[in-house]
Amino acid sequence: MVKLKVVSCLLVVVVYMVLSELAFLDYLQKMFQSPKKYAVDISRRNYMYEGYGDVHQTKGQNKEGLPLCPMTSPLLRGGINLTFPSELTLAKVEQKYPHVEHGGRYRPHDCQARHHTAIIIPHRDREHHLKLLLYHLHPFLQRQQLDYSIYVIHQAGNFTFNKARLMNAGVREAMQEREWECLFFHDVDLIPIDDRNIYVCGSNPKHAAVAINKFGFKLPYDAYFGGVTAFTPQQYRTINGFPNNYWGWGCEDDDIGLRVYMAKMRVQRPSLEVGRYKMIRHNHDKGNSVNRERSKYLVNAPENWKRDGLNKDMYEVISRERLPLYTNITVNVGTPTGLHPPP
Ligand code: BGN
Repeated sequence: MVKLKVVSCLLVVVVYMVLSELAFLDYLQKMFQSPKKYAVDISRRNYMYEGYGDVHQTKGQNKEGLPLCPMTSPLLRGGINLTFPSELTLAKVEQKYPHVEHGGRYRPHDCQARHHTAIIIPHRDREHHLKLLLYHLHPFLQRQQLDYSIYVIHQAGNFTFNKARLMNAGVREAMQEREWECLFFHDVDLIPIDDRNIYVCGSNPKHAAVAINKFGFKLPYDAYFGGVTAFTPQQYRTINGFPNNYWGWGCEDDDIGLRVYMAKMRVQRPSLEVGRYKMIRHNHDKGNSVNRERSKYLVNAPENWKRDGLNKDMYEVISRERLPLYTNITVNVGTPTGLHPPP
C-alpha cells in the first residue's frame, strides 16, 4: 500500500514536471475565467415552489403564440436538499414524471423555452446511478424552464470503456434529431444540487461541476475540466470534439480542456456556491480501469487534436430506443484495433 502511494506520488510529480516543461499548466491556468462568470442571481426572489412535485406541467406540443419564458425562471429554488428515496426503481421515477415526453424530452407548456439543451450521459452498467440522476435531473431542468432531451449513450460489449467516443457519438446522434443549441456532457454519478447552475451554453465552453463533494466542494486542481461540461455545437466542432484514443479512466477531460485552450477559447464557470454536485459513491468499474498510458496521450494532445476527434467516425449504432425518461442509444465503439477487430 505504502509502496503504491509512493509510486503514485512519483508518477504525479513526473507528470507534473513534464506538463510544466511544456508550460501546459501555466497556459491552462490562464484560460480559466473568474468563477463568478455565469451564476444567476436569484437572491431577491421569493421561493414559491417546494418539492419536486410542483413543476407539473402537461405533456405535448408548445401552442403557437406562447410568450417567451422569463429571462430568469421563477421556479428556481437555489440549493436543493438532496434526498434519495429508498427502494427507488426506474418504473417509480417514470410514474413520478408523466409529463416528460418519450425519449426524455420536455418543454414548458405555458411559455416558449429560451434555451434548447441536449444532455449527453455516457453509460455502462450504472443503472443505479442513472435512476438517481434521472430522478433529480428532470425536475432540476424543468425548474430552469428549458426545452431539453436526455440522451444516454450506452457502450455495448465488455471491452474497456471509452467515454470520449461515447461523447462524440452522443453529439452526432443528438444533432441528427434536432439542432440543439447547447450540449451538456454529464457524468452519470454527479447530481447537481443548486438549480441556479443553469444548463445553457455561453460564448465560451463551460465547466459546470466546479464544486463536487468528493473534492471538498472546490476544484481538485485549477485546470480541472471534468464531470459536467457544456459546448455549443460550434464550440464542440471547433475543438474537434473528444479524442478517440483514451481507453479506461482518466485524462480525456484534461485533453478537451487543452483543446479549448489550443482553440483559443476560454472556460466559463459558475461560482463554487452554485456549481455544486454530489458524487454518488462507487468503485472503479471493472471495464473502466485507470488508463496507465493516459499522460502519454495528454502530452501528444497538441499534435493530435486536429487530427483525431469528432472528425473521425468511430462508432456504430446498435439500437436507439425512446424510453419514457431518456433516449437510449447503444453503440459499438470497437477497440483500439477497429470497430470489428478479428476475434
Ligand atoms: C485527474 C484526472 C482526470 C480526472 C480528475 C478527477 C489525470 C491526468 C494525469 C496526467 N487526470 O487526475 O481525468 O477527471 O483527476 O478525478 O489523471
